[in-house]
This record gives sequence, structure tokens and C-alpha cells, in this order.
Amino acid sequence: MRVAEAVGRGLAGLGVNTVFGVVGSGNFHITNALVAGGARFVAARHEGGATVMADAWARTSGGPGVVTVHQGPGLTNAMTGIAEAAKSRTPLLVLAAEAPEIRSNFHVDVAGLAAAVGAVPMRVYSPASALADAHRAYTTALGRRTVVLALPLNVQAQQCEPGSPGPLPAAGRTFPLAPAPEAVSALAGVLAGARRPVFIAGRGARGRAGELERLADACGALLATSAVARGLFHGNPWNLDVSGGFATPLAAGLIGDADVIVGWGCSLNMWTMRHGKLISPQATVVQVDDDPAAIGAHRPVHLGVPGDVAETARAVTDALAGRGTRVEAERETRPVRDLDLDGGSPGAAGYRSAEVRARIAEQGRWRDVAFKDESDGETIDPRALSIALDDLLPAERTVAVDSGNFMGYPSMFLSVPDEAGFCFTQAFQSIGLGLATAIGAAVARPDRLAVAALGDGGALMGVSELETVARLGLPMVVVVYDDEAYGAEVHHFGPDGDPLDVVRFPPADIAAIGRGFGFEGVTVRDVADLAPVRGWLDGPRTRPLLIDAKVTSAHGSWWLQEAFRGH
Ligand SMILES: Cc1ncc(C[n+]2csc(CCOP(=O)(O)OP(=O)(O)O)c2C)c(N)n1
Repeated sequence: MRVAEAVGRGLAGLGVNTVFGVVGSGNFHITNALVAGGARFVAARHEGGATVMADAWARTSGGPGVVTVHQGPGLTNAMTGIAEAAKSRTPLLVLAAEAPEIRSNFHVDVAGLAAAVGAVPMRVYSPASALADAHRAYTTALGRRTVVLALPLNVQAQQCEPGSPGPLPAAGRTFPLAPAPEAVSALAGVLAGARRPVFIAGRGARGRAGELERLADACGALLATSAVARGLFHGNPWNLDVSGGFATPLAAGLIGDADVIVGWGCSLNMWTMRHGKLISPQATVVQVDDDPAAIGAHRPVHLGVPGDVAETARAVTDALAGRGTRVEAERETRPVRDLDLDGGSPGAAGYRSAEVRARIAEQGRWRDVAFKDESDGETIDPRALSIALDDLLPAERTVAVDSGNFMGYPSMFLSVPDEAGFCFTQAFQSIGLGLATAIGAAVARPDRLAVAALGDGGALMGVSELETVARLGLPMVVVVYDDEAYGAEVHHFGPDGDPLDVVRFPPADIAAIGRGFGFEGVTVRDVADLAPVRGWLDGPRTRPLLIDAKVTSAHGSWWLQEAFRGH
């Protein structure tokens, strides 16, 4: 058996059941071996798309993503997706064919490319070590790393040593990091003394809503998430939704008034905390993270707790229960900054008054915030569009969002059922990833309607994957917020009076482009134009739907200034 086949079959034996990719000569055999081993292969039309699909599949399914690419240009095409995955700590294994011959047209420095974008370079060294090399790469990826496994063509083609391709050992079991008892006491002390605590849950808290909600109940905390964890607290009456640039005025006000902010698996970075503006100078800031290096990486914290989010939340809930409900008066007098481990007691409502609850119910969503509808018959206000879509589309949905001026509208106006219902591939801030994101998420969760929300710029950059949607028969809704421009640049530079021709485009009939790829296509200039969407939803959904919404663009979106401050 050749190395390529042994590695492919070995990975399938480890449990790899879905592989994305674009196949060329260098990854043909390994891909076929994965398929022979039982994996489903999903062909993309561009390696950037394939990599983003695998990334989104991993985020949505919780399993490690796998993508396979041809040597040289196959890998360079994949680089933006690899950078996005690496910055997001997505468990992703990139099977990258490599042309080792220095004069080959296909030769590139595979390890150098991987390292340059924060991925882990690994290699299949020889027939003797091939399976161990593949196993190491796979288990490294499981540890929330993006691994680029170089598969040199000359090694792939060699025969494995007789008897060597035995089954690979399963990935070993590891236990989540328990917090130190002193750290648990310290955090319990802070929460016991808190009057207005807010929890902000990040990527590391995905899947841990239950533990965090129990602790929040015990100390009266309000709940919010970073953008990538959106949906985590869906349905909770104390949910403020996303903290940061996307936050509602109510959420921003309540977070800004917090006396204790606890980031759970959340870096509390400039996006989530509006460059620190959402943190009161008087607030005590705590960070809980199973990666000690993440604690304090973006801002100083008063208390850092290295530990798994769920383990820590459980332990602190128990510690608070042990404290009982005595000494309520202490909450009134004690400065919350004192990390007095013996003081304070839980049991009070904390931030949870009837008044706050009512305000969240009335103004907790962007669609509850009054606005003047600027639709003019020719173009539709993106807020009115998003609200109408939120009403039309089934609640069981997965929303994937591209980058651009428009991105806040679908991110904040389309509700999602839980954190798996929102896929936000924006760690690298690349445009053009949204469609592939929706495809990967749709493959992972075929029970939900995938909604790809794109700007016209991002849609046309990633356009080749429209064919993938149609070919796979995914019942997807693609919504294009079409302002016939790179709106982010228009609105950022427009006020300076700079010429904008380089970022403006003539009208494009994107609905017709969609129809060319096999979609049903609808052009929308008014809410009434959305009527065919109702028909499509009620029908068999055998063809995907593309909505080309010609949107108003008189001014930039509310979060754009904040975004440019982050450049
Ligand atoms: C790959 C890549 N190229 C360029 C940019 C710079 N950029 C940021 S937003 C944007 C405009 C996107 O336009 P569109 O998708 O139409 O969304 P809009 O801003 O108009 O809402 C551009 C070009 C980027 N982020 N990523």
C-alpha cells in the first residue's frame, strides 16, 4: 500500500467522516483513500472556499475539520482560509500535497506558509513514520490548532513498510483543566460582592451555556457574548446578546454600568469591549480561560482564572452555594475591587431587577430599537430588509455573515437558535468567506436552513461556490446586501471628500448571476418584493434561493467607525 493510501485510510479510521477540498494530482490518492475509508468528500470550486467550508463545518459540528489541497497553487489558494482558521483556533487539518523538488513549478515553502499565518506546520516524513506523522497532526488539530500537514509527493508515492499500516490508535482522552481552589474562592468572592455583574462568554464558552446560566442565576449576573458566541444564551430573559460594536444601546449601557465583568473563554478584546469603552473604570475585570496565555493578553485583568469554563463555573457555583445567603448587607458596603476571599455572600438579585428585565424584554434586540425606514422604492433600508427576513425565515436557521459595511444588519437583526446557529468567520476580516462559511455550516447541520448574508463585494469574490451550493442541492438562502460598492470604504473615506470611483461599481444583476448557477433569483427593492421568498419557503426548496437586495447606502452602518478604529 502506498503512503498516500495508508494515510487517507488511517485518518478515516480515526473518525474523519467529512472532507472538503479541490483535487489535483497531488491529493488525488489520499482523497480517494479517505472516501474508500468511509469519509464523505465535498468538492469545492476554489481552495479558499474548501478551507472555509471545513472551518465552518468544524465550528458548527464541533468536530475537527479536514480539507485536502493540491501542491503549490492549491495551498496558496487556501491561505486566506487557513489564516482565518488559525486565528480562530479552529481544529482543522489541512492535507497539503507538497512538491519537494526545488525546481518544480509547484514548489513552495509549505512550512513557511503555514507558520506565516499562525498554523502549525507538520510533515509526513517517510514511509516508516507516515502513520505516526498523520496521527500527530490529527491529534494536534484536535487541540484547537490549525495544522498544515505537508505530504511530499515522493513520500506519498512510496510503498509503506510491510505490515506498517496497522490501525492508528484513537486520540487519547484528556480531562478539562480544573481551576485552582484559591482561584475558585477568589472568583466566588468577587461575585458574592458584585452588585451589577455581567458575564461575557466567548468562543471558549460555546457549548457551556448551562453551567454559566446556573452561576449567573446564583449571583444575579446579566449575560452577553462576543460575536463568535452569539446565540449561546438565546431565550434567557437576562441575555443582552452581543457585547461590542454590535451591541444594542441598552446592552452597551448595562455592560458599561457593570461593577464586575467576567470574560468566560473570551479575550475581552477591542471588538468585544469597544476598545475598553464598555468597561467602567471602577469595574473589576475577571478572565477565565483554559489557556493561561490568553489571560490578560488583550487588557489587564484584576483576576485571572486558568481553567475550563464549565469546570470553573460549576466550582464557583458550588462555592457560592457554600457561602449561603447571609451577610447581604456587605454587598452594600464593600468595595467590589477588594478580592476579599472571605467576604460577601450570594443570594441577592445582583443586576437582576424587574426594571432591568423589562427593559431587556422591550429593547434587548436591535429590531426593537426605533429607526426611520429610509427605503425609497428603488432601494430598501437594510434594517427593514433584515427585520422582514427575520420574520419570514424559519427559526431553525444557521446564519453565516461575510465582511463589509452591511455585516451588522444580518448579524444583529437575524435571531439565531443557539451558538451553532451563527457562524462568524471574521478573525482575519476577509471579505469573500461568507458563502463558503454557509456551505460548511449547512453540510454540518442539514436540519437547519442555512442563510448566507453577503455584501455584493464579498458575494462576487466568493461567487464560484454558488455552483457548489447548487450542485450539493443545499436548500440555502443567499441574501446579498447590494449597494453596488465596497460600502465600507465608501462610507469610511466619503466624508473626507476623497474620490470614490475605485470602490464603486456599476449595477450588477446578481439575481441573474444566481439563476445562471442554478438558483432561484429575486431582486428586492422593497419589502413587498420579498413575496417570492414566502413562496420558496413553502415550496420544496429543491433549488437554492438568491435574494439580490438593492440596499440604501446614504450613510455607513452604526458599527463601522468602531471597526475602522480597529485597523
Ligand atoms: C480579501 C479582502 N480584500 C479587501 C478587503 C477590504 N474590504 C473590507 S470591507 C470591503 C468592502 C466589501 O464590500 P461589500 O461586500 O459589497 O460590502 P459593503 O461594505 O458594501 O457592505 C473591502 C474591499 C478585505 N477586508 N478583505
